[in-house]
Amino acid sequence: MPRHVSHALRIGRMPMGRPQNGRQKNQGKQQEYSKRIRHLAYLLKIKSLRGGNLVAAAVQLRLIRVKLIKAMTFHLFEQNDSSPQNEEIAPGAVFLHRFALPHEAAILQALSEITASAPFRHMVTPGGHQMSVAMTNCGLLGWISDKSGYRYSPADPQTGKNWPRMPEVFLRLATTAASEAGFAGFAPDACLINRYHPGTKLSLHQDKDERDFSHPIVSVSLGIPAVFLFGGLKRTGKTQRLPVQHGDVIVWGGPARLRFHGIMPLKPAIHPALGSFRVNLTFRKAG
Ligand code: MD3
Ligand code: FE
Repeated sequence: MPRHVSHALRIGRMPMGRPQNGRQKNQGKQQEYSKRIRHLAYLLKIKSLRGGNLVAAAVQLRLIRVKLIKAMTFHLFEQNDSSPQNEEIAPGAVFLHRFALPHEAAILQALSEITASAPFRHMVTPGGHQMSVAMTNCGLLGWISDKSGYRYSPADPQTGKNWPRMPEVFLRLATTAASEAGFAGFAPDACLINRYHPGTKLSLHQDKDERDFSHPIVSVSLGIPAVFLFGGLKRTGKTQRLPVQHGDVIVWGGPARLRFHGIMPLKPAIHPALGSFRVNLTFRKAG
């Protein structure tokens, strides 16, 4: 193979059929490219490339690429980070990010009044196991569990008194969230209050103790974060994982109403308002 051809193949730039002065032409081009690269390095502030360190330059370029993509998609991050967005996570299930936050103080005040007269307790399952989630209720009906089963009761079995009234702020929160999600006219008569600490979990289950499944369930997450497990209509099969944080509200209705769900074991964390606890409110029309 003639020398000028093998050279052209090796550097892979020179058009075939114009072998004359190939080497010279190439040197000229290489110089031109070097100049352009130095200029780009100058514009992009890639010092290492000006210094000839290609590996460091490649790393720097990657970082620039990441920054560029972030800058170009900033409007997306901005929406996700700060402004609460309503999002249908599955047919019938609507995630209202941080929806409860504006009412945080009133909710926490109401919560402490409820737990003063109906303290959290660990109920026993029909199978005889004590639940790791501590529970209490407010509203006309409260969910209870004991050896004879799960059911709703107007009275707290621990005191014999009716459950505390549902506070106005709870009712307003639940009904506005429901109508935001497309369930106008939701009138909850029960609010189950679950308390978790790190390590606590809630196994996959369906909520079937209510009279009429056409009403949605509204859940409000408070305190340290958790991961919801969201399955299908059968216990087996794929489950979706859904991180939830303080103030998040999710409305579960329509085709989502009878889906299996649970809570992954909580990770240790501290929340400024609730310490090392997570509290979840679920609003239902039970009776
Ligand atoms: C999905 N509580 O009390 S609320 C429960 O965080 C319960 O304390 C959990 O499951 C908690 O029964 C999860 C989220 C939730 C509530 C009801 C649902 C998800 C649901 C009903 C149908 C599908
Ligand atoms: Fe449930």
